[in-house]
Amino acid sequence: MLSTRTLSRRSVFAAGLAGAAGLAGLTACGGDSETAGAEAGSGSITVGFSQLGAESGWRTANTESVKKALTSANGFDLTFVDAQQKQENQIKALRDFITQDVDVIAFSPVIETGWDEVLQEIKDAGIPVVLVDRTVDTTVEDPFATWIGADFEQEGKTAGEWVAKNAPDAKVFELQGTLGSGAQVDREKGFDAGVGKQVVGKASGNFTRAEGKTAVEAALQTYPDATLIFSHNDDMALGAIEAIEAAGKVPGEDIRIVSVDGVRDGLQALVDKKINYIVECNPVFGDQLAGLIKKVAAGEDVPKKTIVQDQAFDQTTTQSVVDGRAY
Ligand code: GZL
Repeated sequence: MLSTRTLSRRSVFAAGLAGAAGLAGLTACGGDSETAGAEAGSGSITVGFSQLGAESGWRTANTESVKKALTSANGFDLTFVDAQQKQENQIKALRDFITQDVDVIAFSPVIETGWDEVLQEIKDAGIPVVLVDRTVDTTVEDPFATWIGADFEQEGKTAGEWVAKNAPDAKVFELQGTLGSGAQVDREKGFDAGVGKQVVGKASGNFTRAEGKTAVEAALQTYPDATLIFSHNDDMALGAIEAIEAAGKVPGEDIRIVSVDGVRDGLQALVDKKINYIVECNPVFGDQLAGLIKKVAAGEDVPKKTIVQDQAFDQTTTQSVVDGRAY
């Protein structure tokens, strides 16, 4: 049941659309936009979702999980926009969602800052925000109804604990995610709090395989004594493996690798002994997100944060575990 405010906004929205080019498609510029769902005004919850991009296996799995949950059959009318890792595309999409007067706005912010103006505009429009995955650092008071995601600082801490126990003498190169993203900031914070004294250098691979490879090619020249790479995600770790092998060294042995995510390709490299340890960051939380959005749309109380549970994988992980992974 939609809250009174939502229904009144939706009826105005539906009337506006009836005179426009029909109800089927709502396109938001500044990225790839997809709309799926029942006709507006049919009691479904209209959701504008700005996904930050498709930079990694994690993001692909997260997008699949979100789209699988926010279906018309499940009571949603979803407009999904991929921002191709550009903040300006996300801000454009968020403003389009305001114009469309959706019931709920959900987004995964590519970096933590730069959202004050648009978050205030959304608040002034009376549209609730559900923050997904990444976090924001904003001056706007009470900017979102709820956030669902992983404990990035704990992930970095868990990675550091493995290094402290298994590689206390390692010289560590830290391969960082998108600079200024919540995942990068907090994984670095957690890791460095434990073993920061072992870190000899840092550079960003922007969470992509190609940029991770480029960053490690340079790092092997700049920090020739590095013996371990802490990679903020599996895609960059896979790029690091390519760079290490191209340099005639053995990944997992000459240069050990600790990574985060636990996507299938990363776990396969773990089973192949090219990665030594992976801290999971579970992207499959679409159903939990759908439940939170329904409660927010109905004006029900929701927890301010929902932490998605993670595990960790060492080299005792078997091929059957990899084969059985959903992503
Ligand atoms: C973590 C997520 C990160 C993943 C990367 O929740 O934001 O972004 O660890 C992805 O693979 O690019």
